[in-house]
Amino acid sequence: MAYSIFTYSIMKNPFLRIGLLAATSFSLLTATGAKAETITESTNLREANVELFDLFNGLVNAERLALDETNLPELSADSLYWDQIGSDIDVFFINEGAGYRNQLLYSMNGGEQTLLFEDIASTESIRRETARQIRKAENQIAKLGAAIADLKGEIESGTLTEQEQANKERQLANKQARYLERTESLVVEKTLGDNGVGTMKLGDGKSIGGLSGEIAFDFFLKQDGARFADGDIYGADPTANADGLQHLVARELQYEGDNWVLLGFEDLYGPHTDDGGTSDRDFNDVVLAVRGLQGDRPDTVKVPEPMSVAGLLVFGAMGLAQTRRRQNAS
Ligand SMILES: [Ca+2]
Ligand SMILES: [Ca+2]
Repeated sequence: MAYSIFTYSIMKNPFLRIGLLAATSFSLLTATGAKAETITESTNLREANVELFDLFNGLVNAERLALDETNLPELSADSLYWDQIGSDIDVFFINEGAGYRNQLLYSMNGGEQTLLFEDIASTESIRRETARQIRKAENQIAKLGAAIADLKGEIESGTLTEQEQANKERQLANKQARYLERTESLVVEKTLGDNGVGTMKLGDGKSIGGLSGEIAFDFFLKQDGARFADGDIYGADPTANADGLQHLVARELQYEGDNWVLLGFEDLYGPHTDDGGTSDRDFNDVVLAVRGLQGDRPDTVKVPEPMSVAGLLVFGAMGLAQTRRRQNAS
């Protein structure tokens, strides 16, 4: 599997400033004194600062997230907390590589999970749904309908042998079951945004405001939650995930005085195919950038996991060593 460490070249060091727009407060609220958090639409990050958006989006590959420890040091995804610099945190959708229609939820200080993005799908993403797929499903259903009508005609014609009659009835039941299944599936699909193809634009964001005090943030992906209410929920705590594996990677970036965390979710259950599972473990199924969070560097070696995560940990160890050398030198 291809694994490009550098997918963009402008970023030669961790805190390089790359030409900025004026700092913008995206929050529509003044949070001072507010007791409960509020969720508001943010200005689209790609519209507000295309260079920063491109920096994040440049890390999203079709195969996997191309994460580089030197430029984007790893954070423990279960250690994120509000930096208390702004009045809110801003969560931006960067890209998605998912066939599922995933949802994003968050919780504060271990409290209840709140839905933030209800259907993470975009016609601009690396794995986009298109109107062509809807039309293809409609055509398949139309063909099945025609075949069912033909079979019924033959069965009712009275010209078949007993054996032929039994065969045709079996075929009819088969096609009717497929017709029902595909029709139901298409009905669900069409309830999704923009007649099934998804409405999110890359860079769309939401602000969680009204924050005060020390707040730990956890993020969760609900697998295919826009289609099905009972999807698995995956977060940063492997022991809380159905397969016991890590499903979220976090990286930090400081940019123009803001603390950013890049989050990459894996939405497939189980180990990598190389390890006998069925997942690609590419962590690019939902990719987000969050402003206003900090976190802790991993301080312990985790239980060895499938190839992809093992690879990230190797880069993590190298990057930490480099960071320490820089700190010692300065
Ligand atoms: Ca998709
Ligand atoms: Ca995946």
